Amino acid sequence: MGSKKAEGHQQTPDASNSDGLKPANPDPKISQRGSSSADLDRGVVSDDDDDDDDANVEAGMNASTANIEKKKKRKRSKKKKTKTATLPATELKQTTPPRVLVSALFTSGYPTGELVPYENNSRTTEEESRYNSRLWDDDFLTDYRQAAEIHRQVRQYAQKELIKPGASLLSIAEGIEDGVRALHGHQGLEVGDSLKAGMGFPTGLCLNNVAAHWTPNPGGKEVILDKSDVLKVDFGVHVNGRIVDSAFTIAFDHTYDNLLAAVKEATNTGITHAGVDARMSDIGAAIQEVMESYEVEISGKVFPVKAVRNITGHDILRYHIHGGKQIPFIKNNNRDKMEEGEVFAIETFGSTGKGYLSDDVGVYGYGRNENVSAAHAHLSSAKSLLKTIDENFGTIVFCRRYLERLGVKHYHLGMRNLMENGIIDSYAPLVDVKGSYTAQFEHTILLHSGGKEVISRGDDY
Ligand SMILES: [Co+2]
Repeated sequence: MGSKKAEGHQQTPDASNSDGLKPANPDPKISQRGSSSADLDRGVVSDDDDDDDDANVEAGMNASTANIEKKKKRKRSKKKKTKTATLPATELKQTTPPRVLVSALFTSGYPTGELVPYENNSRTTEEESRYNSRLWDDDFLTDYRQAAEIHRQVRQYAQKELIKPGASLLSIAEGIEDGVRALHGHQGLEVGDSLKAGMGFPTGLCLNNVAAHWTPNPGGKEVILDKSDVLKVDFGVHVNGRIVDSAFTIAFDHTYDNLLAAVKEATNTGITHAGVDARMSDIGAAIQEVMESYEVEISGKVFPVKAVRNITGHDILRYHIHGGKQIPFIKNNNRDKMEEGEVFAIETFGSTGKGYLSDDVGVYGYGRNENVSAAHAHLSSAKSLLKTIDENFGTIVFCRRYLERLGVKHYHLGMRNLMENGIIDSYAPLVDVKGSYTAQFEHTILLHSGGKEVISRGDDY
C-alpha cells in the first residue's frame, strides 16, 4: 500500500516506479507464494436430487438452524413415508437469509466460473491441461470455486434483502458476514477457525465520495443508506486462504446509471485484456479509454467520468489480499506481465470528482506485517493482542468488529503499540473530494492452463 500523499500532490500515471499507487485492498508485504501442482478438476453444478434430503439438510445447516429444521423435518417425514414413490425428489435449496452450507448444496463439485479459453491453445483438451499444469495443488480450484459460490450467494441475498434505503450500513455488513460464515460453516469464534475459512477482509461499504476502505466500527455513528446514495459493496471470502475479492455498486437513483455503466464496462474491459503474458500497461490503457468515454449529468451539470489514478487492481496470494503486482486503471509504463498460475483482482473505480483519493479520518482495518517479528512487541497488552491476531487472522486483514466478536476488549493501547513498532499496519478510508460520486466493480480471475476463469462471475455482474 502506497504511503499517504499530501493533498494536491499528483501521481503521474507514467512515473517509472509505481510506489505511489495504492492497491484497492491493503497489501501486507509478501514473502511467499502458495503454489505447487495444479489440477483442473471440473466443477459441475450438482443436480442434487438425492432422496435422502433429511440427512442432507441437517448436515447442511449450522448448529443454530439445524435444531429448528430438525423439528420441521420430523413432522414432514411421517407424511413422506407413505408417499415416497409419488413425490418428486426434493432439492436442497438455499434459505433466506442464507444458512445452508454450500458443501451440502454442491455435493459433486462447485460451479466453474466464466471460463475463457486462451486463443493460442483453445484446442488443448481438458485432460492435457490437467496433465500439463503443475502450478496449483489439488484443492486450489475446489477452494476457490467454493469461495466464489459463497460470494455469489451472499451478495445476491444482500442485493435483494439487505441493501435498501433506510437500512443501516452495520446491518448490511453483519448480514453479509453472517451469510458468509454460515455458508462455509466456520463461525471463527474458536482459535484458528477463521483461518480455515472466513472473511477475506473487512466488508467495505462506501458511500458516494468514499471510494474504498470504509467499514462500520463498534461504537461508531449509525449510518443509514439513503435513496440518493451511491454504495460500493466490496467483500472477500476465503477458503483455506484462497481469497475471492469481488465488488459491485448500487444506486437507487437513475442519475448515476452512466457512472455505474462506465465502471462496469471498464472492469469487464480489464478482464477481457487480462491473460497470460498480458502487460499491466496495456490493460490500464484499455480500461481508461472505456471509462473516460462516459459522462454523467447530475442536477443539470455534466461531469466526465474519471478513472481513479492512485488505486489499483492487484494480484492475490494465499492469505494475502495483495501480492506485489498492481494493475492501474490508467495509461502507465508498468512492464509487468501476468503469468500462468496467478490470481488477480481486476477492479476499477470511476469518479465524478478529481479521480484521486486521499486518506480520510478513521480506521478501516488492520493487517499483520509478517516481516516484523513479534519480538518487537514489549508491552504486555500488545503481546497478548498480537497473539490473538496471529492465531485468528494471520495475514488476513481484519477490522475492529472482527476483534470484538472474539471478546477482545480494551485493545486500543496495545494496537497503538503494535502499529508504532511496525508489526501491524492500519488502513484508512480512501475518499475523493466532497460532493463527488465514485463507483467500483471487481472480479477475481484465475489464470490456469485451461484458460482465464472469472471465478466470481454471476448473473448479477
Ligand atoms: Co481488490
